[in-house]
Amino acid sequence: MCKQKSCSKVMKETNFHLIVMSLIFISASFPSMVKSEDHIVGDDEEWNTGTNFQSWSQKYNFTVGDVVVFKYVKGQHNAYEVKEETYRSCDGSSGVIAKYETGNDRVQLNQARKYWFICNVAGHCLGGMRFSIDVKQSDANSTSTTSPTPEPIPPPPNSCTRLLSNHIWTLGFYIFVSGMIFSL
Ligand SMILES: [Cu+2]
Repeated sequence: MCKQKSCSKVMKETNFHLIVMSLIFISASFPSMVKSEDHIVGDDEEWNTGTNFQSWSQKYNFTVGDVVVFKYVKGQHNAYEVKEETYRSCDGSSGVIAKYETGNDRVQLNQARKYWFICNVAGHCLGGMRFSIDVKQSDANSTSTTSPTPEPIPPPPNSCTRLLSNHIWTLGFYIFVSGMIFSL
């Protein structure tokens, strides 16, 4: 019953579409894979006195997964993640969430919320070494909660069902990729 020619034609078309869709899918998903960013606090000025860090922090958008990096000479500064009250008072005797003191401190922003940072060396916080950032959920995370409806795929001809079932994973991936394309 199975006409081998038509079967192999179907398979060729399926594989062709799979390759094209895969390439589109890979190129479309690449930017979101590299979306996590490192932010050097103070940019070239780094974590030092004499820089206005609140204006530095307002230049950037921070999303979940990003990293802020505090670079400074060890012992001259430190970086404390603190509560809002402590950020406002610059009194590091309470309200400290985490302390970083290595001189090359990488702090990953794992939650969508406000973060406050100060330097707890005497006078530095009041002198400007403090900032707040509002970390947002990334776009990739927020869109993945709505699952796109894939385009309906016409059922394969009966004679080819068995052959195609050997490649069911291929079709599954094809449906998934189609969904991704049409959701763009
Ligand atoms: Cu300092």
